[in-house]
Amino acid sequence: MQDAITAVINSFDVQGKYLDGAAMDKLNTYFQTGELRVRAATTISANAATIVKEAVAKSLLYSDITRPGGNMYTTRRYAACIRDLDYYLRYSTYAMLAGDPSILDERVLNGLKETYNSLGVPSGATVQAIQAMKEVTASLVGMDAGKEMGVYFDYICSGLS
Ligand SMILES: CCC1=C(C)/C(=C/C2=NC(=C\c3[nH]c(/C=C4\NC(=O)[C@H](C)[C@H]4CC)c(C)c3CCC(=O)O)/C(CCC(=O)O)=C2C)NC1=O
Repeated sequence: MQDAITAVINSFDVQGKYLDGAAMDKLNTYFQTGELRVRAATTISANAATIVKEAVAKSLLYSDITRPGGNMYTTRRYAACIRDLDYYLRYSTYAMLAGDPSILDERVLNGLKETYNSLGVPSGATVQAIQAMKEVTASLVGMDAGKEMGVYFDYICSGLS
């Protein structure tokens, strides 16, 4: 996994160069948003179960997906879906703290689409639920941190599409 700092430094190290002005600006922005990121992660971890629950209520509940024949039908599959959403929330929070999406490629998206396809888990509905989670999270952590979290929720959604 990379973070905003190692990503910049690695790209200059391969060229054997010192960081340039644009790279310094990038790092500066990251350092300046450090407190915002930590505060958002604290709020998210204290409210994770509520965020997931509200996102499900907004997007999936009482749809065909939760009825017989739907992929969330039966408590086992319902629980698997809630667990998946909690994975997406937790790993997006890690990525937001790191300021880099590489952890999502390595730990979440690697082989996920194939797994979903083979189990008949609908990616479209999953994307809807992640988008709902993005809205619920933003309303909880505020616009700036919400936007930053949105980057990583969207990253997972494009990986699933
Ligand atoms: C940390 C990285 C990680 C991820 C991301 C992950 C996902 C993941 N979700 C799975 C299943 C599943 N995922 C869902 C999810 C849903 N069904 C729906 O209709 C909804 C739209 C959606 C929730 C939003 C369901 C229902 C299953 C069980 C499917 C089945 O066994 O029939 C499975 C198959 C194995 C299992 O059931 O545990 C994996 C590997 N596992 C991991 O280790």
